[in-house]
Amino acid sequence: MFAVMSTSVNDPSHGFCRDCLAVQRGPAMRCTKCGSPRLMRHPELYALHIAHIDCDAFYAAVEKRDNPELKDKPVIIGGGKRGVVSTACYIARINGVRSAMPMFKALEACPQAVVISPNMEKYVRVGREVRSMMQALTPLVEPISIDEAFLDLAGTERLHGLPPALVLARFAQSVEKEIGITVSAGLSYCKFLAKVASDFRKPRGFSIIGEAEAVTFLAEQPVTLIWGVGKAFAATLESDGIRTIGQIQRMERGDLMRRYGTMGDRLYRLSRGQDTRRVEPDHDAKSVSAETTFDTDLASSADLVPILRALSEKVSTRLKKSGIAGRTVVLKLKTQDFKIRTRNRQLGDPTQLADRIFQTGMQLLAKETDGTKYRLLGIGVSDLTGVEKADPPDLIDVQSRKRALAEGAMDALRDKFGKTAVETGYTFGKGRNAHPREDVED
Ligand code: TTP
Ligand code: MG
Ligand code: MG
Repeated sequence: MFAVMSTSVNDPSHGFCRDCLAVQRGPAMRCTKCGSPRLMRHPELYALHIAHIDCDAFYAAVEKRDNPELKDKPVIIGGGKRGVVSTACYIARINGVRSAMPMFKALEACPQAVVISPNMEKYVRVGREVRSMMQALTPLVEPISIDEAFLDLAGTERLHGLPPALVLARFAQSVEKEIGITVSAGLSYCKFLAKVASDFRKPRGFSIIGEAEAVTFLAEQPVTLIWGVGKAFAATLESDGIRTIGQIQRMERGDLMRRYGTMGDRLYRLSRGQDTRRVEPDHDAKSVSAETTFDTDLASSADLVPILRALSEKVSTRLKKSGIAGRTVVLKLKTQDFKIRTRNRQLGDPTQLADRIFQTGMQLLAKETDGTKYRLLGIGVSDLTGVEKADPPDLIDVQSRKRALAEGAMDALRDKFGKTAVETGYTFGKGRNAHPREDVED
């Protein structure tokens, strides 16, 4: 099939067809072989190798795949306790529905939408399938979230017999065929612009931003395109009269740094398309933890234990969602006078289970409940591993096996009926401190 690529593939004047992958030599608007209008042409088409891939309307796409009746209907994934939209398919988006919108607003905008509550387990599984297809392209895959990753395809041409641009186009096709959802890809010389490119023509997009055009391209864009410029910082910039990246390009580095500190340096570099960050496959979290600052300082284990339990469950949920486990349990306490105490213990096997994290945390906490008043409690795991070796059936410790089984059953119930359906004795009804804030750190 790829014989057509032959020797001319690296000629930058030649494009290719995203549908049949045939080389396009002339300026025709449609593929000379299959007639498709989805042609790729770019002067740097065969020179770029940093890619960003993101699935289109991910949760919604998975649900549409699994229920063909939904194909042409507006679909919203969300609801549940917080009552917000997780995502919406592109049909619902035409009507104005967006992620994080309150559900009632979304339904005002699109009353005919089909609303489906999220099935995280399924999305995690599909996300992993997509990821392992990426890992077949290059070992340099840096996952960013459940549905997206950076890939560095440098040096993979020999392996694939194709340059990165074609590898990406073929990848997008394979995901459609093998998994049944669509992705968008961006190709550039750096991570910043690869991500910008993948977002450019969603869904089923494939965009390229070359080195030669980067500065001109960026000049027209709003500052919010820059990594780290959220709503609050954009408002600060706006109050200084800065709206476009072009305005930043005309400012001096020293001036930007004086005004905005280290962020000023980032603005300076990214506005000029300078981004030397590498694609790092093990850039994954080094630990997974959750912590909370109390409304009033606490000292007794009666107060601290329920919080530890709730936080352990939070950590466990995140581990399970990401398909990872941790071998060392880390307890963190901050005293009334802001001194931090961390205590850790290594387990025999890595764990994902709330109960094992909690029990170990309890042992560590027992030594610290000596009357000291604490303002913060955190629990987490480090030494992260895959799940393969986590929580093996423990024939000796029957108790711990029973607890693991019970926890599996509770997870299943929570998935089915929502988080509040199951509460353990420790988290039940212990007042406001029993429900930690969303102070979660990696
Ligand atoms: P995104 O990749 O940001 O969004 P998306 O895949 O739904 O749509 P697209 O990339 O085509 O713009 O997020 C991936 C999934 O993460 C999304 O399907 C649902 C979930 N998510 C939330 O639960 N809440 C949110 O606010 C966002 C942005 C995403
Ligand atoms: Mg996405
Ligand atoms: Mg995404």
